[in-house]
Amino acid sequence: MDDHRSRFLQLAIEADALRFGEFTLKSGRTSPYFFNAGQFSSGATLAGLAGCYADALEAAGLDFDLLFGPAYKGIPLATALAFEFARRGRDLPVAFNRKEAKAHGEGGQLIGASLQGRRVLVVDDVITAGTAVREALETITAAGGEVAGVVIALDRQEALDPSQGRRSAAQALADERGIPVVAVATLDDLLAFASGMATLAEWRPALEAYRDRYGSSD
Ligand code: OMP
Repeated sequence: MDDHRSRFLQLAIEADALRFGEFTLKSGRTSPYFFNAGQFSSGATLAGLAGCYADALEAAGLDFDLLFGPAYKGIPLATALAFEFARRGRDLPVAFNRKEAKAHGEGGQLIGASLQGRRVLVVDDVITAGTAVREALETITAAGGEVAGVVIALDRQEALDPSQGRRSAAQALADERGIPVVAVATLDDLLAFASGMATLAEWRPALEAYRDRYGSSD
C-alpha cells in the first residue's frame, strides 16, 4: 500500500475520524463504518491530512490551477491543501462556496479566488453516491471554471444500485464528466489496513459483508 494511504488511515483512526459500529448514511444504507472529516480539527491533524492529499495528487499526476473546497467540510480541506502546496513551493489560488447566497455586502455564493477560466480541482472528504461532489461541479461550471478533477480522502467504493451493475459512484462520475477522481484511500485499502491491525480485526467481517452487499467491482 502506498505510504500516503496507510498514513491517512492511521491518522484518521487516531483522530477518531474513522469510526466503526452502526451508522445510517445519507443514502439510507446502514454502514459498519463512518468517515467524519470534521474530526481533523487541529492544525497538526489538518496538516497531516493535507500532506496525504498532496502526495496522492502528485502520485496521480493531475493538472489543475485552483483548489475549490465545497461548503462545509471541503473548506478547511482545500485551505489546508493550499498551505501544503505553498510549503512545497507551489502557490495555488483557493476558493469555496457558501451554502446560502449572501444578498448584502459583497453578495454572491463564492468566496476567494475567481474561478473564471481556471482548471479547478474539487477538494472534498468522501464519496458515497457522489451527490455532494456533483453539486460542487455545477457551482464551478456556473462560475466559469473548468473542472480539472476531484480529490477526496476516502472513496467508499459503493455501487449506486448494485442490481443495475457494479460501477462505483466515483467511477460513474469520472466517466460521465470525463475527469479524474483521485482518492487518498478506498474501502479496499481500509480492508487491507484492518487485516494488519489487531484492534480493527473484529470489524473486518462486517466491512467485508458491507462491501459484498453494496460495493463496486472496479
Ligand atoms: P454522497 O453525496 O452520497 O457522495 O455522500 C457524501 C456525503 O455523505 C458527505 O459529504 C457526508 O455528508 C456524508 N458521509 C460522510 O461524511 N462519511 C461517510 O462515511 C459516509 C457519508 C454518507 O452519508 O454517505
